[in-house]
Amino acid sequence: MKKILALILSLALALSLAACGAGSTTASPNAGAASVAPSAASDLITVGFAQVGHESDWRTASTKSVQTALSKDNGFDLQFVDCDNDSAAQLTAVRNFIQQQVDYIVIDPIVSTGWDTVLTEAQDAGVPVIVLDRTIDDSDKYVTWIGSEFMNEGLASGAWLKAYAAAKGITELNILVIQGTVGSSAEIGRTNGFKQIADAEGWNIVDSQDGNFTQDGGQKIMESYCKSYQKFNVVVCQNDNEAFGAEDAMDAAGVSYGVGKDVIVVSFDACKAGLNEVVAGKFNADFQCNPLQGQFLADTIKKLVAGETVESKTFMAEPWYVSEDTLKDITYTNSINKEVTEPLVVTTQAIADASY
Ligand code: GYE
Repeated sequence: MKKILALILSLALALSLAACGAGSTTASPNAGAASVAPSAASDLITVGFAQVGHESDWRTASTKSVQTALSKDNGFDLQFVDCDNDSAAQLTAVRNFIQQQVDYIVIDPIVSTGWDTVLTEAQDAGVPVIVLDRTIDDSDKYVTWIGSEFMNEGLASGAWLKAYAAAKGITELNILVIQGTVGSSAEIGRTNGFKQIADAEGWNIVDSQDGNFTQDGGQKIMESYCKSYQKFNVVVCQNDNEAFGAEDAMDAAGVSYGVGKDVIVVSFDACKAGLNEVVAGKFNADFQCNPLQGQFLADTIKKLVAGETVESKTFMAEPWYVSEDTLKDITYTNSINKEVTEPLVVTTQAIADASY
């Protein structure tokens, strides 16, 4: 597609965004949209996608979702780079896309800072950037963002733990946290959201370390926690893969966990394998993060190509899954300071089977 068109469109979009202020919308994960087939191969929209890596089930589903939605049949020529959780490699990938003058660059930023220079380079070269999933927090030189409100995931997990402990008569909480990649917005939001409630409730966060969103990372940290600490009754894992590793470590150390056991397990993502653990009563709760963003991304790019305006932010809709029928819902003050009451979904095998 002609570069000049993309430049005009990105300018038009920037102006319309400036006029409208920061709009946002919530994307329903099931709302797919038909896409228009290109009239000729040269009409393909070239998109460079700098993906985080392949660290988790969430990531695998994200990659598949983008590759499926941005297929040739749907009018895209996708260049995919797996950055293997290496921020320097991700900057290089983005610079290569700029050099190739792709029509659009999509970035899922490994960490949330260090972006302004390269985004300025993209802007100067007239290549519009779309941010997917994790956020960029130190530059606004991108067109739009599609992803999850990680702070609300963290707040919801804290609100659930508060209500669950009260319902079970548990008065003392000694909590171990296995963080996701430190400095990623997914980690920052989940950590801060949970901590806000932990601090207000006076819970004891015994330790909090980086498991890098991997099963191996979760296992190693939990092994060292089991050696170092005798007294803990909650493990918060910031994704399912870390929680699988934590399970292995607790099994090896003879620590019992899950419904009715010594340690409450809280997880995030709610991938299929994670929800299987919720059904089995081994995870007490799993806060969904929805990776099926590909179709929203495709629709957004097509709107931009057509000269339409898009929202500056699109949030994925995400349910909260639990193992037991103890609580119906949770109420908490969310990231925009609004009190919300949200349902808790008691997880069935059919729900787990239908997950990503
Ligand atoms: O929770 C984790 C993945 O950025 C939301 O990254 C994503 C996180 C997800 O590795 O499993």
